[in-house]
Amino acid sequence: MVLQRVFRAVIMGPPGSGKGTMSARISKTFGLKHISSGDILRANIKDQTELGLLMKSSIDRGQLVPDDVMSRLMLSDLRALDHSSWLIDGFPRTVSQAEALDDAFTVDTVINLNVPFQTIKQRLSSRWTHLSSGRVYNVDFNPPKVPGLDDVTGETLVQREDDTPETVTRRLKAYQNQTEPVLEFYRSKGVLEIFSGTETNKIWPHVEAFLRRKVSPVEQTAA
Ligand code: G5P
Ligand code: MG
Repeated sequence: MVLQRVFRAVIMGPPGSGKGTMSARISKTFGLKHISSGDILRANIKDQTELGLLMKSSIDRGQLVPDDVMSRLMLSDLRALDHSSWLIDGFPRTVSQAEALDDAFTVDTVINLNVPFQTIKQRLSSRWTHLSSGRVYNVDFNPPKVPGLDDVTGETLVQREDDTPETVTRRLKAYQNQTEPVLEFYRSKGVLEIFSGTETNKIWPHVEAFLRRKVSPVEQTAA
């Protein structure tokens, strides 16, 4: 029997590896609260907050925003969750961010999606996003029921400004240079679990089986 307690996880992987798609499945199946750093930043840009206005140009250029800004933003959101179980997507993205998170919380597991860069480049050119919820679609993989509209709200979907081929290349470089060292940080702590593949539907059963050994699915808890 899996004991029910606070469970804290991080999902990592290059841009477009399916972190958002996989997080939606994990949070639905296991009841973990999904916190996406990119979604939080995009919501700030959409609402034209001071932070959003300051960070927009870096994000649109495919550069990481400064560590101190990001760590402060994420840690204050996580502290507000108190004793909830969560899954963070997109943070930490540098060793400095990983150290800041480690100082504040114990992370139980880190899921890394290892997807080839070639696969990613094709996916991102056909991604459509519902900005306020972070729901993502893909014209080939999971199209919306009505083209161009979000399934839940019926609102218009947009293409992210950082999904142009040149910016995707820059984001992949940032990932290699700044984020890959974070994998080593978590490997040395013994919490890193790597899932490799080119299709989310094929990776998901492995992720689900792995998590079932650590946390109870919500259906079972409710029964
Ligand atoms: P984000 O928002 O964290 P990225 O670049 O890490 O952005 P992204 O692009 O959101 O990651 P993802 O979440 O890994 O990708 O992937 P996804 O959206 O689920 O899937 C991508 C597409 O593929 C979708 O269209 C999906 O439908 C489709 N898809 C999924 N699976 C399959 C499949 O099996 N087959 C097919 N054909 N399609 C599939 O960060 C954005 C920016 O914010 C800043 C940075 O500037 C960053 O560039 N930022 C930070 N800066 C500093 N520190 C941090 N911690 C930061 N966090 C964000
Ligand atoms: Mg995402």
